[in-house]
Amino acid sequence: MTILGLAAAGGMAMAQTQAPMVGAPVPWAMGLQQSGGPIKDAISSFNDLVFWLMVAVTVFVAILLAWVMWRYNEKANPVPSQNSHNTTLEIAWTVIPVLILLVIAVPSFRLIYYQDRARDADLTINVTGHQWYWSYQFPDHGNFSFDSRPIQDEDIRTGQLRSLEVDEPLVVPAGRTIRVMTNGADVIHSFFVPSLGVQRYSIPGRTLETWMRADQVGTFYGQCNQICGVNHWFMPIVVKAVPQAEFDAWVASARTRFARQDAPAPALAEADNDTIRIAAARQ
Ligand SMILES: [Cu+2]
Repeated sequence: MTILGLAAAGGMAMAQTQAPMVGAPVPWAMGLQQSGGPIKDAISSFNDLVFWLMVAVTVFVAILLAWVMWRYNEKANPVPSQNSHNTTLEIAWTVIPVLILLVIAVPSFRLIYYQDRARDADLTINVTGHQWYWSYQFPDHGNFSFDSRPIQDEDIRTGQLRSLEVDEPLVVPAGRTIRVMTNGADVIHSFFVPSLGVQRYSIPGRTLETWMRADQVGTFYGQCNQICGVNHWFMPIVVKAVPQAEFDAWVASARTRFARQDAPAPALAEADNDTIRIAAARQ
């Protein structure tokens, strides 16, 4: 299915059913995770293209091999040919693979640039990887930030997913384009949510950009995707996409609950005055 077709199907599904989507791995799955947004749609159709090209090449080579084994074995062909080269064939087996690689390269680069940065983002979220949890900061909403820590398997409740749940999910508005800026606090991590098609390294001292959009309300699970130490396996990510009104209410309550860095101005101002006074006294 094309990207447009997938988008249309996604829109129809959204209109018909308002059941929240769950973006998570399922037992015995063979393909990619179900798509929850436009980037994943694009990744899925690129994956389909490469997959079918690969099938065609594999089938062609297998048939060729079988034919050579049948037609040119010692019994069927007792006097072997003395040919050492064939210019037409050599040009063909050089040019055709180059064309196949071009057919892969063009949409591949298009996809990389599509994922690369947000265009007309509705909001920005800073994501920081720590050993071993994530923290999120909302610079457009008063700059509050909070930690999102994994829930131990023994504390998992019925209906929750083992090794994938966190105490504070990243709440985002559904249908909005979100600019994601990643950063690392200690070592390199990777922010990876397969069903939204998001993956970016989080590197200490360096900020990288990408974006995501959940086309429908739902919960999208991910994990750290860069080996980052002994608890790397247990750094789940939960992105909860909610309607805009619910997001606004969450922001209002989050600004109070996570007020730690929300209003540091007065304390800093006092400290600054003290520093100035001390500096003045020293002179
Ligand atoms: Cu990790």
